[in-house]
Amino acid sequence: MGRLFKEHDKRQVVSIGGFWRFIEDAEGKGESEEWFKNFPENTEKMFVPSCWNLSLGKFEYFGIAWYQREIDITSKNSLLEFEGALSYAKVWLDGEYLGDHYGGYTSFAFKLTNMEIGIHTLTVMVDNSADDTTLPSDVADWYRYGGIIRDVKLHNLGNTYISSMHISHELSENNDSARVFVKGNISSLIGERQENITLNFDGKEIAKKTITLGDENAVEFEFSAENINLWDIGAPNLYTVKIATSDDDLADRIGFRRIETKENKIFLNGKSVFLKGVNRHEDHPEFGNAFPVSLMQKDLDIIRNLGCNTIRGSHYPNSKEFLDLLDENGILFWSEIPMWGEQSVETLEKPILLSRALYMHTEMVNQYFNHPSIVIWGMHNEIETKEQIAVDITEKIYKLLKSLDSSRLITYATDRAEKDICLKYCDFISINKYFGWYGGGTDAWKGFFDELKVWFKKQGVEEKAVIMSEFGGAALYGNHTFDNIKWSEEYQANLLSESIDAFIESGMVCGTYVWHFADARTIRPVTDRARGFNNKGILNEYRKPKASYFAVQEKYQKL
Ligand code: ADA
Repeated sequence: MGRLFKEHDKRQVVSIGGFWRFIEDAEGKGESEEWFKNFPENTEKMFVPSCWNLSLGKFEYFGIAWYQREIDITSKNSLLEFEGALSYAKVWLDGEYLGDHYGGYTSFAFKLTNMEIGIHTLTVMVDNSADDTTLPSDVADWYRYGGIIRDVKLHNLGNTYISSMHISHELSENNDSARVFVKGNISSLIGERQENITLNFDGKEIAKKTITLGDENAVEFEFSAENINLWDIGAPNLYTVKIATSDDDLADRIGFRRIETKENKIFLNGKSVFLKGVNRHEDHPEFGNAFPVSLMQKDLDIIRNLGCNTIRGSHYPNSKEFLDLLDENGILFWSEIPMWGEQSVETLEKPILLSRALYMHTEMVNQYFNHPSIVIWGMHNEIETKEQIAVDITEKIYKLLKSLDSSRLITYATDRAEKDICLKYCDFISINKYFGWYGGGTDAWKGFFDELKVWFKKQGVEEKAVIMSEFGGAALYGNHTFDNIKWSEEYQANLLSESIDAFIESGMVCGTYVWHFADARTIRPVTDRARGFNNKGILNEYRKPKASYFAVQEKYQKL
């Protein structure tokens, strides 16, 4: 698959998914034995895209695995694109090293120039092992699938190559027009040459520039879009922007909207909005993170039916197809990197952790910048924000994100808000708290909010908007009871209803993301997570509703 609209008219793109040769490398000897030159004989087949753990016998295989296949290169210049490989990948073509990529949920590509037309051999090493400094770490509460989880593509390039397009806008005061800024990265693949670059907006050519192209050129356009319709919740007005050279082109879709926060509230297009949301793992028991598009649409329909206007992509960048669907359906999205807590202070102090985080944020923002549905960047989740090291990390990430994108809101999810010393470095405060499940009953919410008011004042953040980024409890699907006892559907439904009531009553909360949409497989021990799943879904893993789905629906539809 790939984007849900046509990105290219001139460029031909072919998927090289399907069955690849596959072999596990538990001892990690493939590199020293140069498997990229001599691939072992006794291989299996693995489908791309997929998570290898869901093939029979590989459920608990974590570590290194190798993939290989022949590819048919039909043009002298091309681009080899991987839309996602969990979590670290190294790539060779005909035994020659092309490069590596860290981070399992974003795409990466290699430019191939002056290639011989014909069959070539592509070898990929994928490593999903983890420790305390990897993102995600070895204790994160979801399943650590491995594999080439998204499509692999070969783009045929001619003499020029448009590698990216960044589109930003500034709305006029009355929201009916906008200044639009388009920045394309374009290179010539055959040495310096003159090129006409055209810009199309909403199906019409609106500008042209003649440029001497070299290895890498930033080409900028600026124009006014008049009489526009805003992109809004349930009003997904999208506009296509396209840049083109004589033999390449790149299109993307944008929406005009403004997200802001002031005086304890969040505003979309000038109107105060209550965020009615769920946290969602892009995971399904049969497919893992290689999530099929048909099921994405179903998830979205279920979520819309619930009365939601937003989703948190907990806890990693979601696939491009899902973001396209959100753009097309007018649903707000919170996108984050897999920096999930429980690291010790000593681990947080290791420079590699921060450098990975900064790198992954940069990639996420650059790749997803144009999506109107994304209104929130999430910096991290439940890290040790009572300690100075977290202040340093949060400040650095916050400043980086602001420099990359000043048009969206930035936050992080804290599970220690009442003692958190990082709150200065976020645009609004997002709280994870599980009264009714971990410690205290739902009657504890009131006292908690009173305590927060005092702490926020002390921290000088009392004007910031506050949302509940996680709350909930577990229920086993089909487990019913007359008594209000834990793990029953009734208990979970009551917990969520009472919590949402308490949030509204507090007068402090302007958004709620239920933890979570559907039960999702986890790496945590079964003694901690029954069945090997995080069972706090309001649907089970096959998307069958629990009683809590209807309880939340009743609340959300009234809000
Ligand atoms: C945390 C975490 C979630 C999940 C949840 C839970 O808040 O952010 O990923 O692990 O706790 O179920 O306990």
